Amino acid sequence: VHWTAEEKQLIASLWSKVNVEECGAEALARLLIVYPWTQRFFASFGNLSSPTAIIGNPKVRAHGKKVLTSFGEAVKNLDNIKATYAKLSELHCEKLHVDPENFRLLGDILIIVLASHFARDFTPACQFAWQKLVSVVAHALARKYH
Ligand code: HNI
Repeated sequence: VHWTAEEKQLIASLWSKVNVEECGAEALARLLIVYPWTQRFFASFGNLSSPTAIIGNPKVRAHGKKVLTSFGEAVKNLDNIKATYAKLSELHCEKLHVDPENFRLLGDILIIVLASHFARDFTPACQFAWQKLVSVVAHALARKYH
């Protein structure tokens, strides 16, 4: 993948405003609410019985933060995303058996979270750069599937 200087700048400047704990928790909670079948990967997380329960669930919050923190590695390593996620791709494939379609769903959810938090910054050009990024991350995570 090639990143233009403008794309890099749009990604970095939006990312610098992101509260990873807050946006990470919201993104994972929305994934579990909007696409309820994703809950089956998180059976050990306790009460996921309603949107309120999911949003208030401390394990969802903590894991959302972990996932978005890891997403931040892509932001810092835009030219090396495949290698950055090689290990995590193995983990999600071989150990967790997460269907890679879910990476795409989470990417789209993240776009919605960012757009709602940073409406004014989230111009079409900014969205373009972020859609490209979530797509490259989803590809990298799906790479070790066979
Ligand atoms: Ni994901 C664990 C990163 C998408 C299900 N995931 C992790 C960990 C990281 C991580 C980091 C912790 C690894 C460790 O313990 O060593 N996950 C990411 C990233 C994305 C992603 C960067 C996409 C951007 N994961 C998803 C999706 C699902 C998912 C879409 C399922 C719908 N992940 C899991 C599960 C675990 C997990 C399940 C283990 C959770 C646990 O602790 O039990």
